[in-house]
Amino acid sequence: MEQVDLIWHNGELVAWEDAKVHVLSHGLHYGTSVFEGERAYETPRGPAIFRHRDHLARLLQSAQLYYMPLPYTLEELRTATHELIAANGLRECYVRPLAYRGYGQMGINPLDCEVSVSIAVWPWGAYLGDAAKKQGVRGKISSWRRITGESLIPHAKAGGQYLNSVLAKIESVKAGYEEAILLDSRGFVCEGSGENIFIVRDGEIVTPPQTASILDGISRKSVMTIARDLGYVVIERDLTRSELMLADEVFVTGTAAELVALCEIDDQKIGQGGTGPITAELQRVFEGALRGTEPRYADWLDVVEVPSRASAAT
Ligand code: PPE
Repeated sequence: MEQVDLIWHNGELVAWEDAKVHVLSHGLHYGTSVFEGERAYETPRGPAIFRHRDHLARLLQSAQLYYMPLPYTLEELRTATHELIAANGLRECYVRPLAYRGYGQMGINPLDCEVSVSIAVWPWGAYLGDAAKKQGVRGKISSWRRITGESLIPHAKAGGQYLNSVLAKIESVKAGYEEAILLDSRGFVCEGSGENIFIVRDGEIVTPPQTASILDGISRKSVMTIARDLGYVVIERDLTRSELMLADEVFVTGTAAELVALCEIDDQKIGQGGTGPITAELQRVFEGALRGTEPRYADWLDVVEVPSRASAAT
């Protein structure tokens, strides 16, 4: 990964190499952490974080669901992120807020371990490879099923839950694919290892509903809004594996991945292969929204208001 100067850790800006935890931290042993993934983009109004408050609200919800009291408010974390981006002189970056149960008590019960919070930012390029945006990526249906609400909390973004995505991702990469697609416990299509999934069939856009144990993706919601604004019918319903294979187009959405087509699934070409026309249109408008060139979605951008060290020096 690309290193920058500073990380925000428990209220202070510390040098990147000094942002450390104790090896007996609860979160390291039991996965008791919650996190977010956000991106800041260079926009005509300056660096801006896409749907920042929505991401932080989800962080707070994830923490609440795991009985983890956060020592900072949403607005404190928001300001800290602005300061951190500016202090590192970044114009575009990925943003990773993390809250974790720290050092103090061993054993499953986390309630006596203090909650620490960090925010890291760094430049992060194309998540699914440089060619992904144009050509799409090859996906594999995972043999691992997505976690269900019977044993974990699919709508929370918690560290331990990601072992599920990690297994699916390893399996797909070792088999020579770029991404894994997980089915839910009922065998319906759920999501990618780090993205939500959509199909296009006969001009209609379909995506699995909340009951499919998906993460309530912020990119997913944004793309649904954009698609409806463009006049498309967007339906949330269960999706079978064969519908995926027979779709005209399939694409995934996520903060890290942005909007990327699946050109093949399990070695079967989807539609004409590559990035289909509706996927390309949605990709164009979504990327415009991210980069502040679609005025209709200007409210989704949280402009970094603190003057950056880099711009102050010029
Ligand atoms: N599902 C999962 C399981 C998931 O991890 C993500 C985000 C999404 C859906 C899409 O959610 P949203 O970003 O709100 O649209 N995955 C994050 C972590 C990726 C990583 O490798 O780390 C991300 O995209 O930042």
